[in-house]
Amino acid sequence: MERSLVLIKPDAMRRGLAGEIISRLESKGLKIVAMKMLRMDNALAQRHYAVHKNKPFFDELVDFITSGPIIAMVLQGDNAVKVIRQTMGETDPAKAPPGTIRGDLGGDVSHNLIHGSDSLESAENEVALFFSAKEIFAPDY
Ligand code: IDP
Ligand code: MG
Repeated sequence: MERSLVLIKPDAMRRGLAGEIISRLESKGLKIVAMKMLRMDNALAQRHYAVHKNKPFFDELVDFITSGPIIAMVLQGDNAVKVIRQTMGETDPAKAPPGTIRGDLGGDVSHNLIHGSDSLESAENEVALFFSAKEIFAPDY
């Protein structure tokens, strides 16, 4: 079983899509083992998106992700990283196929509703940025 970090981004919160997104992920059999609503500050955003530091869109990305409250979750399940990425769809909603969160619920490349860790290694690092060990439940509740 894997654990991965999901963020419901400020655009999804503003559009009232948090429930729909959570529902789609739970329906895939992923278990919520940690969850909180928070507004990321600049320091957390810089750390979370550190791999994108040199990208032309980095400042815009940090401004957007800190622009309002988000929901952070840890989801656990078989192949959680891959299952979440498939359920999200491609980064650009215009390229994400129907049936995926980004493909069905739209937005644009800068406002694409959801973050999901892209590997087991980033999942471990990202989960630790948002949650302490005691905030994460065992999945057999
Ligand atoms: P991912 O969220 O699908 O893993 P990444 O390539 O890791 O996509 O990029 C992180 C985030 O940066 C994206 O979700 C999106 O919000 C933003 N982003 C990526 N590419 C662009 C771009 O070309 N313009 C503006 N924002 C972008
Ligand atoms: Mg990514």
